[in-house]
Amino acid sequence: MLMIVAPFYINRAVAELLARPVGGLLSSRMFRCELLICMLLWSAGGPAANHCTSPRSSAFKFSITSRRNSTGHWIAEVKLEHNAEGKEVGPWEVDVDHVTSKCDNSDLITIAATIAAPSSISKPPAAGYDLVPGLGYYKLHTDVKTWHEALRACEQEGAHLVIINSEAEAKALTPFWDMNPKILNGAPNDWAHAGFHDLYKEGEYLTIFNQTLVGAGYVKWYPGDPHGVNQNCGLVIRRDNLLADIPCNEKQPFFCEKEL
Ligand SMILES: [Ca+2]
Ligand SMILES: [Ca+2]
Repeated sequence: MLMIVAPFYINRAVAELLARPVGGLLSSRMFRCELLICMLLWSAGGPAANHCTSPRSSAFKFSITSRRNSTGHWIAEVKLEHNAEGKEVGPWEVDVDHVTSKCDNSDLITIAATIAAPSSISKPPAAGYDLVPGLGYYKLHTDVKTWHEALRACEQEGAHLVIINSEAEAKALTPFWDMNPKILNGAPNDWAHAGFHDLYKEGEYLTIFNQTLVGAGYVKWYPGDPHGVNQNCGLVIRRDNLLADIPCNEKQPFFCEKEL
C-alpha cells in the first residue's frame, strides 16, 4: 500500500481564477495539475524523484486534478494507469480524501490518495480455472473422485479443495454450477467435494488447513446436515452453496480454489 499526501497552499485569488469555467484559463489549470503531480512524485519517490518531469514508472502512474464545482465545492479526481497484463490481475483501489481549510487569505488544501495494489499478479493455476475478481480462481471439476483423490487433484494443479470464507465467496460459486447443470444423475448432481472434514474428531469440522468453520468464515449447513460417524468429508451443495457431509469414498465432482 502506498500512502501519498500532498498538502499545499493556494492563494484564494488564484484559486478563484483557476476555478472559473473559462477556456482561456486552461494553461493555468494545467500548471496547477503539474504542480500537484510534482509534489506527489516527491512524496512517493523521495529525494531521487524530486524533479518535475513526467511521472514514469514501470508499475503504475497516477495523477490528481482538483477543481471547484458550480456549488463551490472542491472536487479531486484521480486517474490511475498501470501495466496489468490481461484480465487476471486483482483490482486496484484508490481512496482520495480532499480537505480544504481556510487560514487568513489562503486556503489549505490537503489531498491524500491511498492506493492499494493487488498483493500479486497471479495467473490461473491450471487450465479451466476462472477468475472471480477479488477472490481467486475456481474450477468445478466434473470428473468424479473420492474426497482424498480430489484433495490431491487440486494440489497437483497448484490449488486446493475449496474453502468458503464468506457469503460472497459462496455466491461466487453459483455461476460454476450454472455452467454445469447436468453432471450426474439424481441428488449427487448437486454435490461437490469441498475442503473440510471431521476426520480427526467426530463432529468437529475443520478445513484442510485445520481452521474451524467459524474461523474460516462460513458455516451454513444444508438442512439435516451434518450427519454422523460414517460421513466425515465436506460437500458444497448446489442449492445456495450450503455445506453438507458425505462418506469420503463417494466419488463426486469437486471444487478447487486458488486465492489471489
Ligand atoms: Ca476461499
Ligand atoms: Ca462425521
